Amino acid sequence: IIVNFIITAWGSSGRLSPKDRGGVEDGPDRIRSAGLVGRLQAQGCGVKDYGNLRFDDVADDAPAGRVMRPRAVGSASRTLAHAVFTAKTDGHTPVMLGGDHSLAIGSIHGHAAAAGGALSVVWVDAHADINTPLTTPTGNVHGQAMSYLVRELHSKIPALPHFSWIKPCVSAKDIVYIGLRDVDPEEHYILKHLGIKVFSMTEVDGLGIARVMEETCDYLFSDAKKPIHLSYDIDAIDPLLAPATGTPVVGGLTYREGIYITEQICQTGLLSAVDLVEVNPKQGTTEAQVLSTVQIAVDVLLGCFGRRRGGNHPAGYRLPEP
Ligand code: EXY
Ligand code: MN
Ligand code: MN
Ligand code: MN
Repeated sequence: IIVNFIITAWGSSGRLSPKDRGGVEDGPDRIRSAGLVGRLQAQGCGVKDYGNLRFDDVADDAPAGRVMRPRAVGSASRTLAHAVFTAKTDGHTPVMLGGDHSLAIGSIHGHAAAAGGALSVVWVDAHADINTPLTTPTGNVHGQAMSYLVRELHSKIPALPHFSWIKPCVSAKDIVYIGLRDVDPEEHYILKHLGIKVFSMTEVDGLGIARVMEETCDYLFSDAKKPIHLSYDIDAIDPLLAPATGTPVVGGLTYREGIYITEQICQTGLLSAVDLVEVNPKQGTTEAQVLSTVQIAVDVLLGCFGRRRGGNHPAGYRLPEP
């Protein structure tokens, strides 16, 4: 099931640098054009493409404090939360193609509502995206998504227009970050203060990705086994490989590390929803850069749904008789 979500949380704002303007809304169609649906089907997955969600334009969406376009993001997130809730209650594993990482607000909210009990969140990203509306240095909601969802931060979140439906639904102990390398001081304080499990690029370098994933699974399963929400920002991958993204940061995951994460999450049997966000074709300077980024995004999703680099075969396969 593909619930495809597109939002430019800050694309049309004249306050941002030209580099920040738009393009991320084209990510999902490029990922489709690279054959995502057919390749998932070829590896045995039943797939339904829900198409792109459409959102009403919001006129007069003035910033609320520092937060940019709160009404558009708040109401679009609500639409997405309903779509994810429906997909989950119908028994599917939704894939949300972004678009901006602000989509995690709606996707995780809808997933948590359908799951009833607690969720685990594995957040693969160069960034922690856990600024509150009061700590955000930019006002961009893609850098704040997690703050609206974490129970322990609830008292630090001011009221915002069109955000009042959002109830925190994830506990700090149920979150694992992988790939961080650009964390604001205020975000670092939050991560430390709440004791959130983080495997930054320092831990990836020190432990190796195999140990990181072993520890991730041990950590998440030390409690009851909960459904996993994987929120995968393509900027976790090194920008030499995946440059077509809005906030690239040097020193990221290799292709092999990025795919290994998905193989291990798939192996748990608990993967329950996936976001793949921040592919921005307009940020590639050549077509080759865009294609490289899009192909990695596709491979990330194939890995989530069973592709193994050592090969696969259908369960009922038999060799032809001579
Ligand atoms: N920490 C910065 C902010 O809050 O604006 C940058 C966030 C970039 C977020 C990208 C999507 O992962
Ligand atoms: Mn973004
Ligand atoms: Mn992100
Ligand atoms: Mn990021």
